[in-house]
Amino acid sequence: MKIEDARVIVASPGRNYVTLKIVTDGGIYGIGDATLNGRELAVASYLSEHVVPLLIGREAMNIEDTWQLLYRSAYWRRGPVTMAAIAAVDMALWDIKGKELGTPVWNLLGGRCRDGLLVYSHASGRSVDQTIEQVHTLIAAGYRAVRVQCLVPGLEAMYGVPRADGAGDGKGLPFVENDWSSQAYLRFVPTLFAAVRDAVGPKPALLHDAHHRLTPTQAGWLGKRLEDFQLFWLEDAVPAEWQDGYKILRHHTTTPLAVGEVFNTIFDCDRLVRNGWVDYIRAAPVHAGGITHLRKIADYAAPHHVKIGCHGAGDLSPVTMAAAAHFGIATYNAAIQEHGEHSAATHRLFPHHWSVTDGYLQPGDAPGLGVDIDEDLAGQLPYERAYLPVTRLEDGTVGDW
Ligand code: EZ4
Ligand code: CO
Repeated sequence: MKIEDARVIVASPGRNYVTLKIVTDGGIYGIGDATLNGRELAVASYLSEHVVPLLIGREAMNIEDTWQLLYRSAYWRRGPVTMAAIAAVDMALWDIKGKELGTPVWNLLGGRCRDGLLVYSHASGRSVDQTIEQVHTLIAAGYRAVRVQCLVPGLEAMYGVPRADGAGDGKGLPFVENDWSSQAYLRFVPTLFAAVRDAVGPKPALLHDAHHRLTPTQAGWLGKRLEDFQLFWLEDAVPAEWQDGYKILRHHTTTPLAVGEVFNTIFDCDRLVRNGWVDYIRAAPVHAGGITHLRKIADYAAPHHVKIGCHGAGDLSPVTMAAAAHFGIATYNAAIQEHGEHSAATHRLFPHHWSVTDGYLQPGDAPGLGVDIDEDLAGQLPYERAYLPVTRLEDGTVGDW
């Protein structure tokens, strides 16, 4: 079965998604997600200019060979653009293989090893009361795990929390600049978790994302103070370019640590995993080279007691959610999956068989990945330039987003 055509579809049902559709000579097609939030057209161009010409005429069933070819032949390995492009090809080829064999991708990955993949959703209030209300609403809707974010008193806007006008992240044109104070944040977060734990009791899993804004010692201070509230994890406490930051943090707290939504390859995870500095890797199928490479990261992490909890915010498309669902139901050390909101238009654009029931993600039983794209609808939803916001510290210095 040869690849006959491959096309890149960019559409914005409220936010931009880049999708690759690979069509074979027998008519079977597969789709893959290539969305890199805020830098979408770089991947679209990498795919259409440099990858698609290599795909035409190739054997569609040889996924590993195509993965290695795209990774090694570029010479310029790794990086978010390259790896998102490879990821899209990889997902589309798994989709094709499943359809050709008439079986869901999870079956090709070894079959189910759990009943459902635990998901977490987001409670994001502008006040503690509003945040607690949202946690209660999510628990009532069946969620067993909730990421808790709340606007820090004194700040106007903050990652993961709706702006005063109701808009979410990634809507700034050209981009919004928000004030940030790590001091105010650190003072506030332990009081937030004391209030939330008090309100919901010991059972629900609570998570928190520090979004790469702390130094190792600041993060250690916070992790220590959160220990009594037994978080499921503290995410992205410090940026991971310098992995020894996690060595310092690890020795200051027993709060479980998660990192890696910006990771692209196994090399980003290597020292963190090998030294046991983190508990969870957050790499997602779309940003870490697809199902094929994520499986290798998971297998590397498993004997080190490190589990996988994939990034799944709303800027990761329903195609990635499908890939994550098939991966997670069949991978022993997949622990949890983030489940961000998708707009109604996004669900219409990407009809899918995956579902969230009773707090668990189910991949469904459709052959392949069980997700599609409505190309006519995509044609009516043109790309809209958008950037993630940035932060400014009290003295005007650019901060981390
Ligand atoms: O800021 O997906 O855990 N989720 C997150 C996200 C990220 C965006 C970046 O594109 O941190 O909200
Ligand atoms: Co995050």
